[in-house]
Amino acid sequence: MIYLDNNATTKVDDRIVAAMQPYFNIHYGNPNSLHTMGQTARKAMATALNQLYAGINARDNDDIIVNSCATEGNNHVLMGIYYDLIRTGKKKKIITSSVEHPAVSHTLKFLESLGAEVSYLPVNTEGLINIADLQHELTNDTALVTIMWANNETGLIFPVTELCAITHKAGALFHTDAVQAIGKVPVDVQASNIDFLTFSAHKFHGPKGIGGLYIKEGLKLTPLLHGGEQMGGKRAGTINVPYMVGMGLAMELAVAGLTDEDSRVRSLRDQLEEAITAIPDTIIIGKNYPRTPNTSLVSFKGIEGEAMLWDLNKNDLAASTGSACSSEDLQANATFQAMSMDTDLAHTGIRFSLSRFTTQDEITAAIKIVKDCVQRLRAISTYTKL
Ligand code: 7TS
Repeated sequence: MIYLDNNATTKVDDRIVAAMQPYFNIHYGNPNSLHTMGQTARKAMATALNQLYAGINARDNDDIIVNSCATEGNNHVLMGIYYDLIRTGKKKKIITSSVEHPAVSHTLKFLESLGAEVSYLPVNTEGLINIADLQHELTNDTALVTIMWANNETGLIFPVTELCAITHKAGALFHTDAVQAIGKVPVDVQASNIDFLTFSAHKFHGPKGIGGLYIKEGLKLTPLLHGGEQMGGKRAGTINVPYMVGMGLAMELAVAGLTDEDSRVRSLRDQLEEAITAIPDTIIIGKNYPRTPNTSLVSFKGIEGEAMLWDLNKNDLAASTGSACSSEDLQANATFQAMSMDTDLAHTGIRFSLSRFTTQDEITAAIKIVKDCVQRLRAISTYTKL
């Protein structure tokens, strides 16, 4: 199988599997236990935390709360802001983009049902927000702005440093979902001055079921999970040491691999796009804007995304019609809808996402598979050349 669905999840790097292994059945102590086995696990946890701090350039006094996934991190920030600032009447509003992952957008819908006011900034046909719209929406009663670092469907990179500065000027806090940014573009919490940032290990070759929430020094959030005193009382639940070891190393390797991502992976993605562009009536969304080097969202006119996905799959190429999280309901891609594409076009999106394990041979083979697939499906569809 040629795997071009790395924005959905990635292969766990063999070096990471090996590093995690002893913490399942040899050093399996609880890091909160005082005996030697507990302390061995605790040391591994401390090393992993250091790798996470270094990976995003966090300060010693910043917090990184290790949790179960980015969905949890996003819920923690949004619920915490609701509990601490909105429910208490100090502030009213949260501002977001209209192309966030459901881990943000659905949580915000829930908070709206509890009385929070949420503004959704529109995006243009390339998926970009207008900074003037943010400026216009920011008022004294804005608690938080939450805008992703990079979009999971298009790969478009949002100018988070600039958005954060504008947000701070208005006295609000800034959160970014950086799930699709880690390992693809440099992420520096000090340079960007971000207040809260979420990430998830399985998007950068670590295991599934573990993620992190960065909180800038001096800021506090009501916990999402109450219970034991793990994570300094900020996230209860026994710490998953093997996965934490995996996430720490995954972060270190992701940062070390940034140059490869920006050169080799980008050039493979560009080769794929060049070949796709040569097929008539194809559009590459956001092609002329800053994007993550591994992602390509393509519309092949006249071909249903689902049909293409299954044809590609039959030919051993794994891609996606957009976020795998929503592919069970055959609705048009939400990002396409937010980008005001007409409904026909909105059903034609196919996302290819590469990784450090993608090879030249795979891309060469993928180009042929895609070309053949388009020819086959257009021949049996109502497609007429423009
Ligand atoms: N945020 C973004 C931007 C994402 O892309 C995803 C997963 C999540 C949050 C959720 O992460 P998790 O750790 O809670 O699983 N995105 C996708 C995707 O694009 N296709 O499948 C999953």
